[in-house]
Amino acid sequence: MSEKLTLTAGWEDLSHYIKNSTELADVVSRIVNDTAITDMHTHLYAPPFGLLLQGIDEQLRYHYLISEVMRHSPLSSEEFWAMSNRKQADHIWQVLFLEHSPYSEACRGVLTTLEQLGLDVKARNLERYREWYSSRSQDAMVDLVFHKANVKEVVMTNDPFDEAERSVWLSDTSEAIRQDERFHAALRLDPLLNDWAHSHQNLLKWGYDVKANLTEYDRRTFSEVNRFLREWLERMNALYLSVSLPSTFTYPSEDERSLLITHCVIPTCAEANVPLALMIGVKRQVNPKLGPAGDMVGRSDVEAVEHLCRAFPRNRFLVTMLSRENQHELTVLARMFPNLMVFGAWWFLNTPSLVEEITQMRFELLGTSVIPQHSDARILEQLLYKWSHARQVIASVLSTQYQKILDTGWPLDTQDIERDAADLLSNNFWRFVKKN
Ligand code: HDL
Ligand code: ZN
Repeated sequence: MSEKLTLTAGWEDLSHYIKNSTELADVVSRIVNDTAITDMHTHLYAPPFGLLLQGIDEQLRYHYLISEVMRHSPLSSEEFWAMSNRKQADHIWQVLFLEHSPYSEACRGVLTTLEQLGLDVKARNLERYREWYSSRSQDAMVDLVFHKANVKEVVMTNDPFDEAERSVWLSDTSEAIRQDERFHAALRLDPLLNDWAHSHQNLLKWGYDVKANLTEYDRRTFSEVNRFLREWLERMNALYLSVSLPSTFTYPSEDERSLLITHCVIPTCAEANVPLALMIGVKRQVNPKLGPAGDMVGRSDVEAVEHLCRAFPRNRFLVTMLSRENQHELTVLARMFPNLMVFGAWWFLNTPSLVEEITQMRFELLGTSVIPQHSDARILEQLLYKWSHARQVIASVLSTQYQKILDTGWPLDTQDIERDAADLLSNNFWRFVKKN
């Protein structure tokens, strides 16, 4: 065991080695909290888009809470969706917060956000919270939330097939978007790769000479899709290409998605030297009545990732999988391929118990070469709770790992911890994105 030295007060004095476990957790927690975050996957938008969701009603209407309220609510899904957004928020507040204790992760998130913004959580007064928000502009809230959450930048999810977003990128507003260094773009490919039947019609409408029925010999179609991808990569100055994939995803296969990945996405990523982010394991619209809350998880085929990493060693893959059962295989696979960077405890895995389990396993098998979390925030203020909750778990698991090496007599310095925290919360992402 390491010698039990009483350390001097104040962590600043720890400019030498940390030898006492009782101080360790505090120092690690403070450093993790003080480390500015690069949030590498969110659904937030830079304010000029006019698409950024914000405020207490949007927090209450987060689709995670909609699936939870429908488990208690006397209303049918049709009756719920027929209500105004404000009435939906009232109903969720009444049922999930006043009629039942809000200790689910998504409910607790709303409370953490209120507390971090300095509102009176004890009051349980939705109207008072609404008043507080109404007196603040969106730009002021962006500054406040990024500062309080200690998030230096976020990566958006940018879909060129989404008309509301596409029109903004094609307007003069896009310049203002590119100038806000807190918001980076990621080019999202779900319509292209998961719905070729419809998206090829859009491509034709936009002037790309593509065919409906794809075969591996359709050179013209592939070159046109590549032109589309290059143009949008440049327009967005996107950091990576991304796609969410069903739990049934296999690669290689004979389907259109596989052909587009092989002949378009992979070569475009290699040429542009950007990673491809694969988010695998979604069963979309298992219950369509729940709308965005109706998507589910399915166990997936890790071999698809293995084939991609081996077949394309010049490409880099950011991968997260939605099923808890896939996590160990994916983590071990990352030991096989340096061009694979595992990231995040995604969606249904973003609960403290599962984040702890997955992060501990990853730290034990991958050391510091992992991106432990992204927020997936859809509403601005969620950055506050998602990162507060994530930092608590990451700091706790880090302390556990540090203590184990301290116990061997390994000296640990605060600069070591600062370096590791910066890697885990920002630098691992940037090094992987910018690798030349
Ligand atoms: O496909 C995705 O990027 C997912 O994150 C979905 O948007 C999902 O609805 C979500 O918000 N998960 O947190
Ligand atoms: Zn997402």
